[in-house]
Amino acid sequence: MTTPDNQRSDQFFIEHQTENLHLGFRITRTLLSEQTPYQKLDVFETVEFGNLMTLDDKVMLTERDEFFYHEMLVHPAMLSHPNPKRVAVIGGGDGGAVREILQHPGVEEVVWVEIDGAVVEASRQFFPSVSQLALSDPRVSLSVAPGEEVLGRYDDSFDVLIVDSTDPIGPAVPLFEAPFFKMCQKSLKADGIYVTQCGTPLYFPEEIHSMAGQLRQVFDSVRFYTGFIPFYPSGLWAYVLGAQVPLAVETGAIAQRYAAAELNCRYYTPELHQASGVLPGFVQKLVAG
Ligand code: AG3
Repeated sequence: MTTPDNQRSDQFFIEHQTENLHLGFRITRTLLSEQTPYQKLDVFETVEFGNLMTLDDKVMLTERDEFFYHEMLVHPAMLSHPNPKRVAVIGGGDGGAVREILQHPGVEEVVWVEIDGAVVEASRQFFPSVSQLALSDPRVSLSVAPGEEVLGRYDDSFDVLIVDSTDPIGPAVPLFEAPFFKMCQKSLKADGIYVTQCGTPLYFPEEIHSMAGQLRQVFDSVRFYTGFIPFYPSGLWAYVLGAQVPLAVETGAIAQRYAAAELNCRYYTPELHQASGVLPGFVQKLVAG
């Protein structure tokens, strides 16, 4: 895209993805910049990718590419389950994961727990296409609280539990460790499915390796998969499903559920659902049992 002259500002938001690699977005203005009780929250208007939200100077989403992430976080878990009705989301304050869950007509209730109300508010204001549905659908109940506080009250309750957090380094680390995995497992029904994003295998190999071991202590089936995300570090992103039931489902069954739900995704397809579980060699080694 060529930038009109009146938008050719010299201002950039730059994420320091590693000490040695930075990703920069040309921005036209800063729409919001605040220190919440939990983190630094910024929203920028970019020239090319719509509005951009960052937390602690890390890219969370842009309007242009958020579907890559939200569809791949939500639909593999939702379609691996034969009939998810009661779903929980931990994090995902922007509402993108909840929006994708609500596309499934069988869903009756979404229990959504986000620690930082400022993120929800920023999304309401600056990312309506992401937040609107989540904030208006009567099936959703939102609590602004730490995930573990609310989740601890549930036992044998959810068909699907989705954790949409920040990176597996820094403040979210407890969400990637065995005590929290156990709590997730306990909150799920016997055939319930857990899923979380787990960062990039290229820059966070130790975190992903250690998670794999801890998840296997808690869940009988663990299935890692990857997807491409243009603006997250390295572009190669990992997710993981956990359950006490087998997680391999035939493509035919997935395709049938996809058609029955009348989903209309832009990134996710039933074929990609299967293909995403075929891991690059170095990732296979990282997560091997
Ligand atoms: N959750 C995962 C963001 C991780 C991005 N990491 C980074 N840029 N270093 C995003 C929330 C979207 N609902």
